[in-house]
Amino acid sequence: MPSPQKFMTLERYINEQEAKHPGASGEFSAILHDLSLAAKLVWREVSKAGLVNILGAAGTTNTSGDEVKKLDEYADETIYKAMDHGGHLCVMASEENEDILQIPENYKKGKYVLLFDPLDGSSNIDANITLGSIFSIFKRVSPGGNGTIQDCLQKGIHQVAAGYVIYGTSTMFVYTTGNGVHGFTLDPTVGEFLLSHENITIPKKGKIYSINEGNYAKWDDGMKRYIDFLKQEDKATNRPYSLRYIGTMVGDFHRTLLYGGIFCYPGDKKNPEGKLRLMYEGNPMSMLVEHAGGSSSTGFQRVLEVQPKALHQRVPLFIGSEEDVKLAEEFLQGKR
Ligand code: AHM
Ligand code: MG
Repeated sequence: MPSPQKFMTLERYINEQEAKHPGASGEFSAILHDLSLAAKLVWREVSKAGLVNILGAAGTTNTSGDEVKKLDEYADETIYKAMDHGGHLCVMASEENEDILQIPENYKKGKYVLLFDPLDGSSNIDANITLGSIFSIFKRVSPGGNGTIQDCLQKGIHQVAAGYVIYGTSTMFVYTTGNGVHGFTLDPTVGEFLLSHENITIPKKGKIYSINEGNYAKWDDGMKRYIDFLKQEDKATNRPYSLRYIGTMVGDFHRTLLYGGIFCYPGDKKNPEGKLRLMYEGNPMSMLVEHAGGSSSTGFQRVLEVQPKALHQRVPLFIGSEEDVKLAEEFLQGKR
């Protein structure tokens, strides 16, 4: 008989991790369980995105007479609704909403705070290209009752968990609670996330860079010289770095985490802070990369130490293999 395969579901993994911490209340595990349900609900709709012509386009009514929502609005509402009644959160914030999102009056308020990007890469929806959802969890700092903006505006170093869901050729749930980075692949036939990538570690140096190089003319000198440098032959491989750019950060980040290299979204003359959001993209991905052995920088500072001042503030991002991020910093800081 072939040796039996050990199937580890996300649920069981979370419970086993919790059992290792005798003082744990279980609240935190419950949040992760709720997030995995939200991920499956969003995946269900994302996987039907190509059927809009058959089922009805966004803004129209479908065959059951329901109004069809835009996928990013659907993801936003679904994640909020999956998370609002667990009793473990005191407030949420989403990239899609200007203000913080309160937990409805009638539900219990808990001690955690959830920030999320419900559907990352939304410009890729119509082209059947990888999408993602990103989440970041903090402990509240306010004493009780409804959460506040201060609960949300904490530095990334205070995150207690972070992760993403990638809706790609397979759908995966990747997260860290500060104890390794673990990836689970959805088996759609049974509707379970199964452990497929335990303790992900990023190579110390990679061979791929990922950036929207169309912005080249707007970059400052150090940034231009860094990218020019990557295009020269690398002594370690006898070839220049390869360029890969999906335009969905979750996809570009996931590849960088597994294969190594660097993902960059720099600031430029017009937008000195770049495009990506500190609270929904920069912080969670930075926690993940650091726990996988990589690093993340604004070019001048560790992203996790940036003091947030506004919910939707942007941050320049250089994230990936430790040696690649260090090299980028040297160019940006004029040391090369
Ligand atoms: P979105 O959250 O509206 O989808 O925007 C964020 C996306 C990232 O996923 C991606 O890295 C970046 O925007 C791509 O931007 P650009 O088209 O400027 O390269
Ligand atoms: Mg995004």
